[in-house]
Amino acid sequence: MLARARSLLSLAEKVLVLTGAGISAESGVPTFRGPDGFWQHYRPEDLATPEAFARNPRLVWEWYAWRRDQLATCRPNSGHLALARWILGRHGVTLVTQNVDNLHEAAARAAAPPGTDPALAYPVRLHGSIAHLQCTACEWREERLDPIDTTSEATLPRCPACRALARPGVVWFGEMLPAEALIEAGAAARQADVCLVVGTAGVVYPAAGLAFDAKRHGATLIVVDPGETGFDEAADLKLEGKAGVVLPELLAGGPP
Ligand code: BV8
Ligand code: ZN
Repeated sequence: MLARARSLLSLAEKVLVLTGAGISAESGVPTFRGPDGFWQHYRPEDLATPEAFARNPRLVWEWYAWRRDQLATCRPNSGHLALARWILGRHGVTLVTQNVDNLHEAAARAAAPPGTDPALAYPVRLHGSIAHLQCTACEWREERLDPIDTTSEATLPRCPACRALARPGVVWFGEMLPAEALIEAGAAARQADVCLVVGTAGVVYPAAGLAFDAKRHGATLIVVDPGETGFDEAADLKLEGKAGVVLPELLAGGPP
């Protein structure tokens, strides 16, 4: 299986890589639907929706502030790094992620040899970035790494341009994905010879739909995941295992 997957990937002109929370699990970032997943303690509709934020901005900011603090101590794992090295070492790969943890970007910066632009291995971010804040009223959006003061509504972050309440720069349930991200990801799905899906349950749309689009347009579908996913039926190859173990073997031919 591994040898077959390796040769399919090396022969592929165009590759779409779609990742989800599972690729960051070994970095210590809880997944959404796993046993210790975020959603075990909270319901998505309680926290990751515009209605929830309008109803109780402090509660939603408390959850994101906790996730931002937690991410400050997380590092890219061997799966992120093997993927970044592989992308930087060839052409024709589009990395698309549902994750908002910026660990693919950190891996690209760590893996890029001097003189190589790490941005070549940056992902298309379908669901935004937890490091970014955006305004609830105007177009302002910026990366802001300083801690969020959730003591009271009065201390929550505000837009520097119009003073309206600022919110996490992520896509919530019921919200449209960034148009340019969807266009780029959709084009990559239609042109892919191989679609490599890593660490996503395939529950959230339209992200999960990209893998099925790729398959419909003739791509071979390879899934890397230790568990069951919504892609398993359609997968041509399923590599059961953790991203941090499988990706170094699959992409670099070496041990993790
Ligand atoms: C939209 C950012 C339309 C925020 C996220 C019914 C009712 C209401 C809505 C819907 C509905 N049916 C469909 C919808 C649409 C909805 C949706 O798909 N809901 C699902 C729950 C059914 N989608 C939306 O709302 C999207 N917008 O559709 O807009 C629209 C149309 C017109 C006009 C207006 C709007 C927006 C979706 C984006 C939501 N935001 N994140 C935040 O992070 O706080 S989604 C969130 O889930 C994360 O981004 C996460 O990445 C994503 C998907 O989860 P996964 O990545 O798959 O993670 P999960 O835990 O589920 O799985 C982990 C996997 O890893 C598992 O398979 C596990 O086995 C594996 N794993 C574990 N360890 C490892 C591993 N793999 C490898 N190695 C390991 N070590
Ligand atoms: Zn504003």
